[in-house]
Amino acid sequence: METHGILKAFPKVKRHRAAEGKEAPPLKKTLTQMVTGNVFQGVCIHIVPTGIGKARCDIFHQQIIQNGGQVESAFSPSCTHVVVDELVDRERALRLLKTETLFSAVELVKCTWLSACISEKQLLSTKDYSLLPTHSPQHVSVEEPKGTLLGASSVPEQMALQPDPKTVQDVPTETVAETLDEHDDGVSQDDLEALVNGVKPNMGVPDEVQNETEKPALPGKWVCAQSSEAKGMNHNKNITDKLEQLAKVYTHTGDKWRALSYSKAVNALKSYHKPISSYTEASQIPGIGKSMATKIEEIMECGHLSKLDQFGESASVMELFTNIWGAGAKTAQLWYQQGFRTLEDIRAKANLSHTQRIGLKHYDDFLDRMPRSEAAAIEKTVREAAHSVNSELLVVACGSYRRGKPTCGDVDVLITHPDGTSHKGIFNKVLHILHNSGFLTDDLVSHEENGEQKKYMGVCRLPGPGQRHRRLDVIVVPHGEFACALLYFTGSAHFNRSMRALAKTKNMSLSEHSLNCDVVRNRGVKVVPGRPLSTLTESEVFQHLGIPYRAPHQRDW
Ligand code: DCP
Ligand code: MG
Ligand code: MN
Repeated sequence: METHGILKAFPKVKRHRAAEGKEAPPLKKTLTQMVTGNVFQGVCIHIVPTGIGKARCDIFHQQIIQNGGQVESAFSPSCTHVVVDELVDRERALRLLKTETLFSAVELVKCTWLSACISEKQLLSTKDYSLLPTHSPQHVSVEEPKGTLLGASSVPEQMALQPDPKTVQDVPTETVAETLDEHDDGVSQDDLEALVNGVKPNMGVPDEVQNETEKPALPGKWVCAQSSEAKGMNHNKNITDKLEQLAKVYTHTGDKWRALSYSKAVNALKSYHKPISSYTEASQIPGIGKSMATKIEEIMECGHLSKLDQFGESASVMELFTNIWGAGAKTAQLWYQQGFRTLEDIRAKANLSHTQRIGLKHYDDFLDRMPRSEAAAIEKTVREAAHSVNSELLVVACGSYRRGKPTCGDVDVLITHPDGTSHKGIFNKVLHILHNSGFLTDDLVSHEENGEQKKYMGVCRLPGPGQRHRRLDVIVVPHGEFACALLYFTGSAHFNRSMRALAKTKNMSLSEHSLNCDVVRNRGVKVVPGRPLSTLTESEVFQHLGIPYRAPHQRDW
């Protein structure tokens, strides 16, 4: 993986800087004389001087250090608090910080909080001093005109910073439906992450569709109703590459909504029929706002996106850490705040969960996609183990393999039994065989129950020299759920989201278990689960939804 190569070079930079630090004595020596209290122990504060004035800043600085805290002269992910003048509002603070985003654990507070902590000699709650809405996860908007902030404006209300109904209307219908789907069809934050890699259909979304928020879209507008083969050529790769990098940075820093907004712009550009040649042309594409068009113009003109520089080392470190299986943005940020910068740091000093330990052990292998042929050999190994337990078992590799991709990130094996009952009890037996033969080397999640479905997530390795460790998911499902499970595990995630969103517009609900009709929702929340429709095959699911059947390779959105 290309970015991985860049990251590998990173530890060298760190060592270099550390060496420099040794030669030059700390600048603020006079301020760091004596620690007499512990009010700010474990706290790392960046003070935005604007409005506070140098003299007061120095006093604050001194007090923080004397009370066991740390002061960061520049805003970075190691900060736990950012302190601003009382008259500075949130938007201005972010402009002053030259950032669009605060890391999720950073508190943005008025300097009166600092004064109060100092005078009361205790670390007070920031509640009454905070500049962040209490329900906001981490997203703060600043630069982008609202119209381009698709992600932020279309997130479920309780998650969004400032839900703005006006901007929801700017989002193509399906996007709204798909994102709001999070409420009741089990779409999690992980799914949102998956959506980041999603692709919109290769068509300009007409204005009248854009403004629809109530009426269901025509079947023709749904990703799940299109063949992914219709995806055209990307005429703007130079631009989408840069914007994708930024989307990735936002994903790794935990700013899902902004990541989503960039990904949507990327998707809009990917489906554009020709190379973009001007700012005006860019801003006329649905899904591209003024601020995004400015960024596109910058890439067109200098081949570079300066916003990317702003994240500096923190973004690459966050990416390095979140690429550890089992470590999300929160964990990565915590590690960053603890001063860790390399995988070596993590290995030696971080507090790791069982899965993270395995993720770290197989770091390089897990980032490497395997060729199809290897996925086929892994599927075969699982099938043979299953057949030694019961020769009638159906064993199918789903996921990217079934969609016909040339490489696979992992292997997703679905097992069922046509008689509807004999699948019971086979889960442990099959895994036992695979463990005993040495094929399974580590378990990540050794047994997850999902209704009547059982899931295993682990690590395997084919026998023979030079084989790498690969991620393997095994799912055992009752035959009554086979079609919906097969459809779900075949994906893609974006295709699935689209199908669930379409189902919703028809008062139906689609999951990996069933397709239900007569579902009742109140403000998007399911209140009546409805009744399952008969779905013996994947094709019947498409029929019930009124869209043409798509073969697995056509679902690769
Ligand atoms: N899935 C989903 N939503 C998610 C994650 C997964 O609907 N958030 C479904 C669709 C996926 C399938 O599960 O295709 C398997 O998940 P994988 O993460 O293994 O994804 P793929 O197999 O599609 O791609 P990869 O080659 O990266 O494994
Ligand atoms: Mg997969
Ligand atoms: Mn998988």
